[in-house]
Amino acid sequence: MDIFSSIKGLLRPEQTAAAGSPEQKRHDALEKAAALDPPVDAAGEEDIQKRFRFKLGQSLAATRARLGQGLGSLFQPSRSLDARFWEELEETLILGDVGCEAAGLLAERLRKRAAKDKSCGPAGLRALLADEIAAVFSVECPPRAAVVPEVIMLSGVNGAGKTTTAAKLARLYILQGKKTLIAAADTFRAAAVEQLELWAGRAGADFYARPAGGDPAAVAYEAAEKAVKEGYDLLLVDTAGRLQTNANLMDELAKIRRVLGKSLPGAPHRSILVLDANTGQNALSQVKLFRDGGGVNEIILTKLDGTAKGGVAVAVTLLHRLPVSYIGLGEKMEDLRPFDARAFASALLGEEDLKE
Ligand SMILES: Nc1nc2c(ncn2[C@@H]2O[C@H](COP(=O)(O)OP(=O)(O)O)[C@@H](O)[C@H]2O)c(=O)[nH]1
Ligand SMILES: [Mg+2]
Repeated sequence: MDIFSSIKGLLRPEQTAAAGSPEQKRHDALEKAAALDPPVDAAGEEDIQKRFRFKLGQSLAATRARLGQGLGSLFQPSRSLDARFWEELEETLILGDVGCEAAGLLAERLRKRAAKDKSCGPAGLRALLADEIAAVFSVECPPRAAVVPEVIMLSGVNGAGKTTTAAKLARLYILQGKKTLIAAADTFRAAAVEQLELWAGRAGADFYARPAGGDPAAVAYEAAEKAVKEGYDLLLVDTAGRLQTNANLMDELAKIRRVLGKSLPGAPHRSILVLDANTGQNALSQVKLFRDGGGVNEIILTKLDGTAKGGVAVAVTLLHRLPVSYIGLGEKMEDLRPFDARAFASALLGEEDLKE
């Protein structure tokens, strides 16, 4: 059954409950989502998965081309696994934006595995490398208690994709039946509030803002109050883009967090750093500074389509031990997808693995 049939199935009249009840709210949220009915979700789940893998493969084509050229010649059966081989492997990984430290660690792990398994020639190493890369991504997420409303805060530098990602995330949660509110805590530019309102509308989420120039922390506080009072399941807080080196703006982020915590214990429950994959190795310093400046417990990597720097996902996860929860593969609403470590590793390394 496709997603929309299932949603419509959930909208049977006998399920309609008393106005204001949680069932009614869930029903309203689902009805809104179903009314939007984007053609992409009209396909079966299997088709969606297939299409997504294909899109992931396409999106990582530039990164793969960079990595693949080197790996292709390295993983020839005629190569012997000597010191030069391991050096070249490390260099190739660095060129693929995996980062020096991560490349060194991966090459070392692979060397050890190859030493143990003598039958594994260069050709077999490709699969082992995919394994190791997928293993890097298996970061344990700390268990989260189910809280309502759950508060998700998005931060990141200008243009990383926070606003559009907030709406895309809202869309995914609305499809799960969550009543969702998006708050515009980016109050620096009136245009930013308008952009978010437009995207929230497209996603079918409710929207909370104050007149431009308002205090972002006040917006966050009021939105949290509204979320509690009106029985929202989820509150997404979009913040202004900031340079991680700007201390005032980082302080403001900390203030938003404090204020959210005061209105709702434990909020924000998820602090997501949105990273543009094009920034390559600079993403590492962004993670460090945003982490120091107020805490980050999750990463969303955007714009993996059309960049050759997709390998940075490996560096970020390996060095910071933060989970990548979603990845952005384009500008459309449906282009934000849950991160799948195995599919990502396969797409990074080559098409044969994509057919697995
Ligand atoms: N190609 C591509 N573009 C994206 C992706 N995510 C966001 N964008 C675009 O990046 C631009 C900046 O996004 P925005 O959400 O306004 O960034 P913000 O400044 O961090 O809020 C917009 O044009 C988005 O459509 C993605 O995954 N792929
Ligand atoms: Mg924005």
